[in-house]
Amino acid sequence: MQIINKPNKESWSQILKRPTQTVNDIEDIVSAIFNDVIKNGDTAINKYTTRFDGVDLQSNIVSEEAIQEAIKRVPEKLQEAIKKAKQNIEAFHAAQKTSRITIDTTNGVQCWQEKRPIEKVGLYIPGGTAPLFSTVLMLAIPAQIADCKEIVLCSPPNEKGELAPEILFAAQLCGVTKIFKVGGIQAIAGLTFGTETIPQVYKIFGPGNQFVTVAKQLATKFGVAIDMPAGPSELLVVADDNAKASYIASDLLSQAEHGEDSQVILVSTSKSLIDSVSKEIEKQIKELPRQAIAEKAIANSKLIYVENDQLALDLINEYGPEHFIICTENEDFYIDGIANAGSIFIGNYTPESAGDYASGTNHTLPTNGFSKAYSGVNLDSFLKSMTFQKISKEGLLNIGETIELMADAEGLQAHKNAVTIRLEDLISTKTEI
Ligand code: HSO
Ligand code: ZN
Repeated sequence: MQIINKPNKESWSQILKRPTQTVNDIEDIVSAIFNDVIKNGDTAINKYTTRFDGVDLQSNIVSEEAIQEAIKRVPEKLQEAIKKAKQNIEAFHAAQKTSRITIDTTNGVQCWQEKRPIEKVGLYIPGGTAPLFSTVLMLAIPAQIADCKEIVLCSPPNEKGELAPEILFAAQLCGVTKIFKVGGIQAIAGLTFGTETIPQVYKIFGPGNQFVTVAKQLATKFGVAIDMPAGPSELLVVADDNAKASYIASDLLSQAEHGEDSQVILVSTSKSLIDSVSKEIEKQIKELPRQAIAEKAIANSKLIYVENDQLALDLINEYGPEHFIICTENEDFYIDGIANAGSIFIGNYTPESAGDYASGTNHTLPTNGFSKAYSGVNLDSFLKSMTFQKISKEGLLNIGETIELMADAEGLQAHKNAVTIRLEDLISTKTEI
């Protein structure tokens, strides 16, 4: 792992570069599959499932019997753990509900705003070596609390043509309404356009590989919203002598094991901590079943020594990590000063894994510096704000002239008329107000 000593500000952007992603050449493949799905629906979807997932499925839909069968295969203890995590995630997301706000901006002009659910949402759950069923909880729980009517889940089938039983268990536990064995670009195309079996949705959520990410971006060109542009996992830890090196190393490795392109960074004002974390990583990595993946990620990662807390904070805000762990004596300095980070973990006993699974916060978070402008998934991601207004006769008398003057100045006579025609009536008939 690379140790960087007192980097000067000019070198920060170079040091903090994420592993590069090549997107351009993928776009053509994505467009071709989208066009095929528009024309040929499920026939096209099945063709790509055979090509990319190596299975020829009779049907994309996961039946109720298959779900019940799968549930029996999830060990009871794990079922209990998933239910406990669900309770915490539910508590945190239900608390995010807001109520309608109403205000009379002027006498007789009542405006209000309230949130209503996005009616149809699609949740994408990647397959791969370890299907991350925890993401089902993170997406389906807020969707259910928001009261989304149609919650459609897509995930690629394994070589036996099945989904992991844990995915099915979590999906039925959290109110998913339909489950499809479809992955990759073809899943995003199915959710974007709808097919004979897959419903078209208004917003697509969830992580995925580069193909899925580009497909989600293309979906937006067809009017489908997405949660955020996703990228490889990241963790930045700031720590000083208050921290325990073995804990910090375990946190860094917890993100490094996600993928070869994950990035983990330690920023510290303590040289001795940096040395001991480096040694701990070497020791702990050897014991990991996913050592090969973690090693590649660690090769991209950095231990950065800075002279003081202010420099550390500036550097962290420039990077904008997905996850940010604070293990320092003066934690409030970082808590108050952090401007850009997806989710923040404080103190020696708050491993990032807690937020990944069970503490209650969401783990679908902005990566790649997007924390500068994007929020992680939360209840509002499944809602939209709608505004309402009701103007009384008195209200229109109060703001009518303002509207007329502004419309006139913009050269929009019809806008002005919509007010004038009413005002004239009100004034000429001396209507009671
Ligand atoms: N840390 C991941 C989420 C996850 N971790 C799922 C374990 N399972 C998001 O960056
Ligand atoms: Zn994780």
